[in-house]
Amino acid sequence: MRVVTIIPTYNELESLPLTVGRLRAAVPDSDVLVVDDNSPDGTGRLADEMAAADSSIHVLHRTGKGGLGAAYIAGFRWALERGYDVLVELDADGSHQPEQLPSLLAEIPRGADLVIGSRWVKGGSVVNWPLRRKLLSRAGSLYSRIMLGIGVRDITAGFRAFRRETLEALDLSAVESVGYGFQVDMTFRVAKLGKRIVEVPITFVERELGVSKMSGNIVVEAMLNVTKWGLAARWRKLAGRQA
Ligand SMILES: Nc1nc2c(ncn2[C@@H]2O[C@H](COP(=O)(O)OP(=O)(O)O)[C@@H](O)[C@H]2O)c(=O)[nH]1
Ligand SMILES: [Mg+2]
Repeated sequence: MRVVTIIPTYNELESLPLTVGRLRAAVPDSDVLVVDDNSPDGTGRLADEMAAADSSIHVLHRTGKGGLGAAYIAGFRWALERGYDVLVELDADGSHQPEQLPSLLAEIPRGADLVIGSRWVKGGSVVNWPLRRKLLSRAGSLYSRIMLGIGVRDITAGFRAFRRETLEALDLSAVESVGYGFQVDMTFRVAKLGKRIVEVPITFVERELGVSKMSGNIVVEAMLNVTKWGLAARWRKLAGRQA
């Protein structure tokens, strides 16, 4: 099983070396692909230096900030072309603990097509979030679960492992690319294909270094999309029944 862990970065100069160091120690068999959107703080240059010192580390440079989803899609394409069997999504900021990646990877040989590191299944948790933020994330997931009719408890989660066939079956160019909408759209598309989605509990740790690139707008946009997708799916079902 050839594994690559894709780490999107935008201004993660302090966090990136810590995260990659932990990942190399925790899962030495995984290659690393940093996808940097020309970070003004020089994260891309630092990634190049890390790649020069370790042949398992690769860097994909993009010209400017194009959003998390676009960075992942570029990373997926890069990795699929190079024959990796499992493609992992991991944030640079330490929120996703590399030490927990083996528990995600273990589900692939057991038959999972997509493994989600979940904050909101039994055993999952979040460290250093105020109650308000926890409620918002859970409410967003609950609303999406009802609207989209899929059983995933942490639908915006960004710590994931995809079997390559799962990504090959999707039209990546059609996926919503902004913020949390990307994770929701990917999950919905995988579910619609009838693929097996497995959630494993993780402990998500709020970042201590650097700043978040997500905003309230991105949350609102994701929920508007969920409403649109959910209604469209219901409409298609209804139209199909009448035909
Ligand atoms: N390449 C790239 N990475 C991004 C972009 N936006 C966010 N990221 C990265 O995506 C990961 C998650 O973003 P973060 O700001 O921590 O979101 P939050 O955890 O939801 O607050 C981090 O590693 C960011 O550096 C982007 O536009 N391009
Ligand atoms: Mg973060």
